Amino acid sequence: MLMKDKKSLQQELEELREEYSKTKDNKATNKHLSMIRAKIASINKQMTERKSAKGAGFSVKKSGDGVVALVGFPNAGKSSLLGILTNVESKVAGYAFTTLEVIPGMLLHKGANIQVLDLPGLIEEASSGKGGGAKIASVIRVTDLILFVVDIKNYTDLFKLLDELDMLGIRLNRRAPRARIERSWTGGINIEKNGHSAPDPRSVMKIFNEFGIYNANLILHQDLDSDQLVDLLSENIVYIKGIVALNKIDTLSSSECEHIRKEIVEKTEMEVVLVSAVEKKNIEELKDAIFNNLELIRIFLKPKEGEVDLAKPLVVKKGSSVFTVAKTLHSKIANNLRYAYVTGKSVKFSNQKVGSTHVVEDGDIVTLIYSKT
Ligand SMILES: Nc1nc2c(ncn2[C@@H]2O[C@H](COP(=O)(O)OP(=O)(O)O)[C@@H](O)[C@H]2O)c(=O)[nH]1
Ligand SMILES: [Mg+2]
Repeated sequence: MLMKDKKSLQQELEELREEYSKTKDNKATNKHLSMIRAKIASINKQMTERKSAKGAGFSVKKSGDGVVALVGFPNAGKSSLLGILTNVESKVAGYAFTTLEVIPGMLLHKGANIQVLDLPGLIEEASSGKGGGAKIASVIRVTDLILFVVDIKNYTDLFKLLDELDMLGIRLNRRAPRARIERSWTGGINIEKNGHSAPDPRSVMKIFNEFGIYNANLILHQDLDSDQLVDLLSENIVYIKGIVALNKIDTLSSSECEHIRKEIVEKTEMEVVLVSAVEKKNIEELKDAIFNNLELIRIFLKPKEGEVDLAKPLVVKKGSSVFTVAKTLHSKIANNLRYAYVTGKSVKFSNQKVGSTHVVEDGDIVTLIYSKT
């Protein structure tokens, strides 16, 4: 792969992106689109590698049970929502000319502490193509959920935003493809399908070559299409969950709002909550949607002798075991854990005795039995 200077990479990227959107509009073949994606991804990778070599980073300290990033165009209502969802008063204006500020707030909901980040300027930077891509990816990497904030009157902004994130290597509500690449010195490009489907060998070879790879084994653990292969080779792809807050519903009739909500759900398959920051409408629904999409659950602890504490749930990730619950309390408790009694959705009957690997569910009442040493 020829190393080009920064300017020409940037130019090439812009030309490719233009070609990509034109081709997309013309509904040309998928193969051609995949090759353009491969070229874009390859250039993005080179540009990111250069940036990280220079040490230009951006980090947000993670705290609480989950991190949510508000992403949207200016004036969509991000700051207003942050102010309502969290306990911090975020300045509504005045950040337009700073490079990149993060305004965090803490959302307390159902016993969970959820960090909410307002990222003014992020989208403008990303759209300008001035290295915003690396920045946006570095912020989004530390978040657990993107909350797209969209002004319902400009709802098609969302599609632009999603296209933009897609180009930056951010994949929403999808999992990383289960496939592996093993580099080799000779033998060309080989595909171990293991019963799964793959693009035709010629396309696979061309895509590998685009990334400067001429000898390698591609090992599949699932069906893989060209776009997924490009993602696999790009390495810097981020997979993250996303939901939409369709804001300013006070400016349209409810039937118009519902119509737009349906269109977005159909086109993006994302969960959409209709809200109004100004009229504080559906804010509880939005909080619930955030909580659910962070895949958090509440566990209620009951001492061996005594009453269950329903006021202070313990918040853990969905899929957590009794051991994780114990560990969340204290590592000593986890280490001395013998078994537990559980009442709730995860068991067949009340006070069922379970082992430490038992997976708990939302609302379970748990009594931990541990030896006190
Ligand atoms: N009508 C209406 N206006 C809103 C709503 N939410 C925010 N706004 C207004 O939209 C403008 C931009 O809001 P802001 O929160 O600063 O958007 P940001 O640029 O995304 O942070 C402000 O004038 C807000 O008062 C809403 O639900 N309804
Ligand atoms: Mg703002």
